[in-house]
Amino acid sequence: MAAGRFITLEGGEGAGKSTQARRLAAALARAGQAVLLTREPGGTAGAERLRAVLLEPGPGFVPLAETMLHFAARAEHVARVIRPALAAGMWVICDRFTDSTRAYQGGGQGVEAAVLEALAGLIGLEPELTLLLEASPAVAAERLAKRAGMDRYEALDGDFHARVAAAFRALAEAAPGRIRRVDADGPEDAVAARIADVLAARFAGAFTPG
Ligand code: T5A
Repeated sequence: MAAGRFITLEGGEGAGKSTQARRLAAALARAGQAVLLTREPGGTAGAERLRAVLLEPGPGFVPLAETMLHFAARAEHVARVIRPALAAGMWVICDRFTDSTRAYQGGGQGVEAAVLEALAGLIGLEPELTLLLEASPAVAAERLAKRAGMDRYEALDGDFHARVAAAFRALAEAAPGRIRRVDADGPEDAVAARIADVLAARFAGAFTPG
């Protein structure tokens, strides 16, 4: 069976990734593709338990421990869900993946790139395409205000989130073939149309926007 496609959505808090991940998965399904929509941290029962531990408000973990917990959840997710789906020829749409660890634990918390890349190497899987959703801070704050409560990362200060955003930009500059920056300001339909353009250009014939 043909190998599937692995696409991730990344970005800071309130960029609208989850909304666009759902819309992209639905558009691909309408176009006749077999699609798996999943997320990190999470995606398996065990990884969802780690997600709850990672996101609960409070002091959290030292950066290295936090990094290893994210990669532990990822190892579980990749082995049990993502690789089997790709082997079955599915399109896997994943809301966050290793670039989030690079940006949050690397850029935000100061974990060395060598450590992150050693752990990423153990996972041994990178997306074929990453959509980096970039919303201006005011727009992101407005979207976050619509939701009840804050997880531990959302509660971190503006400097932390500025370092995360800068790290995402640096990742995109270093891997322009894989990571495509998408303007995430504006209405949902407008952002979905920008994503559709990227997909249509990259995967001609497999994707019909709608
Ligand atoms: N993390 C994660 C790490 O530190 N390291 C890692 O390795 C990984 C994998 C959890 C946290 O974990 C951290 C990063 C995160 O802080 P998460 O659950 O994906 O990850 O956390 P969030 O980024 O907070 O994801 P959310 O799903 O909560 O937010 P999104 O995806 O940015 O936004 P979304 O789509 O849920 O939208 C938020 C609100 O805005 C509205 C939506 O309807 C919703 O109400 N909205 C729009 N409104 C107007 N116009 C648009 N275009 C809109 N798009 C969405």
